[in-house]
Amino acid sequence: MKKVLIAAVALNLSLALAHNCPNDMKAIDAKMSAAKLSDADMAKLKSLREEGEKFHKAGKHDDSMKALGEAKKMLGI
Ligand SMILES: [Cu+2]
Repeated sequence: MKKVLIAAVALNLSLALAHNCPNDMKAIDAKMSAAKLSDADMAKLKSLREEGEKFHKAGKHDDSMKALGEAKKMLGI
């Protein structure tokens, strides 16, 4: 039982560390200038990008990844 518990804790830890917000932000920044989006979509994209960074800095990486994921979807990445 103890082994299972340790494995579960280790898995949780690796999931927490696996968040990839900075790389997502970099990917978004790289694609953003070349993106052909309407003004409204571009504004939405920028706010998602900012939200992602804000959440990331606040330690809310799940929320960050969600916002950045939306932004990536808009860019087709
Ligand atoms: Cu993060």
